[in-house]
This record gives sequence, structure tokens and C-alpha cells, in this order.
Amino acid sequence: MQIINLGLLAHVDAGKTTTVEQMLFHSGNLRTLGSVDKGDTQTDFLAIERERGISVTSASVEIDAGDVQIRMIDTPGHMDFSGEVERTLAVLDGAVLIVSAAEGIQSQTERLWRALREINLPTIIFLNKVDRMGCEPEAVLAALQKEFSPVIIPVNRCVNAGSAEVSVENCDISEDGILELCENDSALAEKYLQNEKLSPQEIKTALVRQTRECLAFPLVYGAAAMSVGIDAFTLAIKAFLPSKPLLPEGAPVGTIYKIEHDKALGKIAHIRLFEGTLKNRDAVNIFRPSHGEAEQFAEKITQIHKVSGAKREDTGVIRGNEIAAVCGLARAKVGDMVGQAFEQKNIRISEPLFMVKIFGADGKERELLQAVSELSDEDPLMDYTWNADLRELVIRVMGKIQIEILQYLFLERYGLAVTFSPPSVIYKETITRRGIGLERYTMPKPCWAVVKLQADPLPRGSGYMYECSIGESVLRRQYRNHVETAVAEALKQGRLGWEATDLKITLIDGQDHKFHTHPLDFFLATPIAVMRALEDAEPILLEPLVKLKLVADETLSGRLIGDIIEMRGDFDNPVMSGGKVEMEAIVPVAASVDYFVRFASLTSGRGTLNSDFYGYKECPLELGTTAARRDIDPLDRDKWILHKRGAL
Ligand SMILES: Nc1nc2c(ncn2[C@@H]2O[C@H](COP(=O)(O)OP(=O)(O)OP(=O)(O)O)[C@@H](O)[C@H]2O)c(=O)[nH]1
Ligand SMILES: [Mg+2]
Repeated sequence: MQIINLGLLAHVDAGKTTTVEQMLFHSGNLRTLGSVDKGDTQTDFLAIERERGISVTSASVEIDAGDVQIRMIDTPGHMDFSGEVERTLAVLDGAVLIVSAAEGIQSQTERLWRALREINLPTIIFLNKVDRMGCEPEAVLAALQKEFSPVIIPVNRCVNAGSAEVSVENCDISEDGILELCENDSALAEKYLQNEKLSPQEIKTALVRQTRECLAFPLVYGAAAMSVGIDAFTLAIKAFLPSKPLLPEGAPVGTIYKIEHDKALGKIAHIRLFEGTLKNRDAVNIFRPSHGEAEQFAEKITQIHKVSGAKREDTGVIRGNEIAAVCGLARAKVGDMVGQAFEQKNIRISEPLFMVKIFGADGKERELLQAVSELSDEDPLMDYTWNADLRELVIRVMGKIQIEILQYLFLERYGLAVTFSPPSVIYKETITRRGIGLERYTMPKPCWAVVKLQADPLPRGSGYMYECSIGESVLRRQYRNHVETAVAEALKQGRLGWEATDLKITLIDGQDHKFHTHPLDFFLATPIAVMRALEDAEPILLEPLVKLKLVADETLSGRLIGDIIEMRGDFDNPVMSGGKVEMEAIVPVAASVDYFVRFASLTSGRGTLNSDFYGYKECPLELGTTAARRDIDPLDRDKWILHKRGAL
């Protein structure tokens, strides 16, 4: 038996959920066809998804397609739930990028394409909604070939596109397509140049090979809601994407990509196994990536379910290359590795740029914290801080839709009627020159931890790096690990109150004491050294920027330029054509939060505005915001030491 674990990715409303439903139906795996508009599909099974007609979490179903089992993971398309997509990417053998023939390439389509190319995942494109009046499938294909890759090659064609009578038929690969394939295959090119005719089989073989090597991308036209192109699509998945064998035995190696909480079953971890098997009652080692050495602990499996939409079947076993829901892993988190630690590539599609305070759970703080901790196990990007003194809970979020969904979840799942403060922007901070931080924690005895750190600035977007330049003879390995862990933790709140990034910290000296060092002394001393190094290195604010793409009536160009300047933005030369102006601008998130509403009213709803996270850039202190320290400042040294020693 062969398996393909396949992700369906697209911008919001492109038709992912509809396509999965149709595939289930066409393959005979579903008796009655559901629809998003009626709210009865297999993969949008949460009440909120059915009510609102959008997917909020990823959901998977299995399709028996003859000799291949296709596990399809339907992902949410709204940018606010990009984290859910990121996590799914880690467990796929192939991907389908759905593009709507009516709306064309959207910012989210671009982000997803970039992510797919970065992790080198074989990809098919499904060009959906070819029935929509006024759609131009050929123009969207041309745009895809221009923006994404010239080796996007249609394997079928539409008849009567743009009408309810649309149908698709198989076709040979075009001359242009063959030429593109030849670009990547010199043997094929040679044969073609010598005027030998290439057989359809040879061309197909080349396309299969190049798809699997991520050099070519087959494209299928269809209209999922009209049941058009579904069989061609299923055939393309089987023909072009790589499948994996079912591995019935061996030591397990896998990844947890999704966590759910069920009232009856407790925590449920969705696992993709790459190798080996797991069974009921197995004890399994879980590894958590962290700075320093991976954390490790053992858990016992209580149940294993095969999942299809909302349905679960108790199978008691998961085999290599399968995906299943595993119960009993009480401490598991998304991103944990199962069986053994291995190198995992993390992809960031989007990041939470806002934070909000949660109100309204007076007297129910314990329940609120429990709820937030469960929700953040499910979505690690939504981390939270609880300030016990101010009794204030702050979470990080992607955007407004996520806040609405969270509000619903708090009420529905936990009976908590909460409200949120307006979102405020998450800044970061970095340093502008080399800084040194030394802490000698040798009094009051018993204690002994000396830590000397060096902080160096790195280019924008590099993130955080750590190096240890001292060996065993200077400081024992155990303590060097403590320093590394504590540095990463301390950098979450720099001197301006924000996460410190784009810098490198090097441990350049240290000392422990054979008798006096208490096992946790380095956790106490390191944050002080970190803060001193940051202070010495002259911290500055970084603010998040977005790239806006604006298209509006030509007569509005002056107004748009005025708006961008007012938002402290930079813009490229506006391009005028056909009575429209098209412009790209980079603007601070803080200044542009409400711009979507203003733009819609300025253009009377006839303009289009796309925004995409661009990165962080230096920002003068007076234009940004510093954040209050959420706990005791390590540079308030006496208080910090007392606090850390548990005396406060
Ligand atoms: N005309 C037309 N409408 C379609 C087609 N496919 C889907 N739709 C409609 O488009 C809307 C969105 O479809 P979904 O399947 O929910 O899209 P999605 O990509 O899963 O959306 P999210 O999960 O919210 O990102 C629904 O109203 C569908 O009925 C199609 O081929 N033609
Ligand atoms: Mg959906």
C-alpha cells in the first residue's frame, strides 16, 4: 500500500474545503455530498466553521484511490490562521496550491508559494472556479507562469470557461510546456532538438520526474463546486506526486503537527510518523526543540485513532508514513518530535504582529489561564504573558478574525465571556554596537556563578544566534547549557521591554565553584549579564512593516501618495495603465492598521489593497512604544536575586 500525505493550501475562499468534499464524494468515500454554503462538509466540522463558512483549523480525511491512500489535509486560508498551515507543512509529501480563476494571485497565494519552494515540496496547482462569470483562466495561468515559475504546465483545458456549462478535457502538453521541460533536462532537449518527436509518454515521464524534483508544477483546471475537473485532479495527484510505502514495523520517528483538546479524551496529538510504528500502551520518547539540548520526556499512549473529518476510528496502531490522532501524551506540544530528535526545518509564513489584553474573567482567573494555556498548546504562535501584579493577561495574535474566533472559543469551550482591548503593535528591539555584560554572582554564599557575555549586532532579519567560545576547562558543560537556555529566555524581554533580536550572544568567560555553586545559580546570573550586555550595546526599537499593493482609479493617485507619506511609508513609482494606478508601498504596521477601511471608503470599494508582512526596521523611540517590564528587572539586582532565590 502506498500513501500520499497531501496538503491543500490557498488564500481564503479559493475552494479548498469544497475540493476535498468533492474528492471524497467522487472516489466513493462519501455517500452524500456536503457543501460549505450549507455548512455540512467533512472538513469544516467545528460549529464556528459551519456558521461562518470559513476554515479555522486544519482537518484531514483519507481517500482510498485504488492502490494509493491519499490523506488530504484541508488548511485554513485566512492569513490569521497561517500558523496552522506552517505546522501542517512539516508533515506533507506533496501540496496542492489552489488558485481561484476569479480572484487570481493573492498575497496569501504568494506567501504560500514562497513557503512551498523554501521547503522544496512537490506541488500541483488546481486552478479553481473556472465557471465564475468573467473569470479569465488563461490570464491567471500567464500570471502564475510569470510570477511563480515558467514551468507551470497545464495538463487539461477548459471548454466554456466563465459559464455554468464549463467542462474540462484532457490535453497534450503544449509546445511551450515541452520547451520548458527541456530547459531542465538536457537529454530530453537533445532529442527534441534533433527533431525527433517526443512521445506523449516521454513527456509525461519528464513531467513526473521534474514535479517530484520541484522543477515543474502541473496545473489542473476545475470548478470544484460544479464537480468539474475533480477526476482529472485526483489522477494528477496520483500520477505526479510522490507516494510513500506503508512501513509496518520499526522504531518510531515522527512529528506532532496539531494538538486538540477533547472533553472526554483529553489532549489529542496528531502525529505523522516517517518511520516505524506506535501502538496502544507504548511508552514513547518525546523530544522538544529548544535552545541548548532538546528537552526529552516519556509519555504513555492510551489510544490511537484514525481520523477522517470529525470521525474517529480506534485502530490502536499508527504505522510509518501514516497520520493519526494519539491520546495520552499529556505534555505534548505542537512541533515536538516523537521517538527521536532530528533536524526539522521551520517555516514562517506570517507572524503575530499584535497583542491584546483579555478582560472580563473576573474571579475566574484560574479558568482563564487554563484556557489560554490549552489554546496556546494548540497554537504556539499565540503565546501569552500573565502579569500577576497587574492581574493582566496579554496574548499575541495575527489579526481581527483570530480575535473573533478566540472570543467564540472562550465562550463555547470554557464558558468564559471575555472581551479584548484594541490590538496594539508588537515591536522588537535590537542593538547598535558590541556590548559586554559581566555578572559575578558570588555573594551571599552559598552561590557561585560568573558569566561574561558579548553581544554583537546582526543584519536585519537574522534573528538570534548563540555561540559558546569557552570549553570544559573553563566551565562545565552542564552550566554552559544553563547559560544558553537562560540567554534565550532573557532575550524575550530586552531593555525596551520587547524581544531582542538580530543579534549574536557569545559566552566568552565563566566560572563555577566546586563547592559553592548551587545547581540553579547560572539561571540567576545569566539574565543579569544579558541585560548588562544589551544596555552596553545601545538598544534601539524595531517596528514591523507591511508591503501594500494598491490598485485604484487613476484620479486617486495623488490621494494615495499623500496617505502613504502620512503613514511614514516609502513607495515605488506608481504605474498607470487603463485608467488605473498601481502602486507598491512599505509602511509601518502601526500607522496602517485602519488603512483597509479608509482605502475602501476612498475608492468606494472599487480599489484593491493587498498587504503582506515585510519585516522589521529601526524606528526612532519617539515614534514607537516601549513596553513596561512584565516581571522584575534583572538589573534591579538585589530584588532579582531575592526573587530568584524564592524569597519574594
Ligand atoms: N462558483 C464557484 N464557487 C466555488 C467553487 N469552489 C468553491 N466555491 C465557493 O467558494 C466559497 C468558498 O469555498 P471553500 O471551499 O469554503 O473555500 P476554502 O478555500 O476552503 O476557504 P477557507 O477555508 O475559508 O480558506 C464557497 O461559497 C464555495 O461554494 C467553484 O468551483 N465555483
Ligand atoms: Mg476551507
